[in-house]
Amino acid sequence: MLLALSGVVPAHAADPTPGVITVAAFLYLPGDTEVPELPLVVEQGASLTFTSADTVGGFHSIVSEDLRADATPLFWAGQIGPGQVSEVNGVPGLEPGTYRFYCSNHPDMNGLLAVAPA
Ligand SMILES: [Cu+2]
Repeated sequence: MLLALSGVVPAHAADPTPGVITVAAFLYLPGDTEVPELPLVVEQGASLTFTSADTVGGFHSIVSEDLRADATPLFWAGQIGPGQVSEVNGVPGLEPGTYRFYCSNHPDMNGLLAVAPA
């Protein structure tokens, strides 16, 4: 039924552009705190996809430093290895602001996600 409708339902003009973050050589690109000239910015409500192009670092994840009241991360993704892709869960529900995150396998991998007002 959804397939039958897909041709006649236009995309909503206000849908925010999905973001993409890639990990390579132990760096989040964009968004790694070691590469501040490449910031990771998504519009409020946008989804974020995590991909891995890392051929040296094994598996990586994204875990927000901030937790919900139930002690689960505000957003998270992974573990993914080279060539794999995962949605970053929780990003579309974030309020505007900046959020730090890290890799649970490599705690020295740190990133910053900026959510811009829609
Ligand atoms: Cu990692």
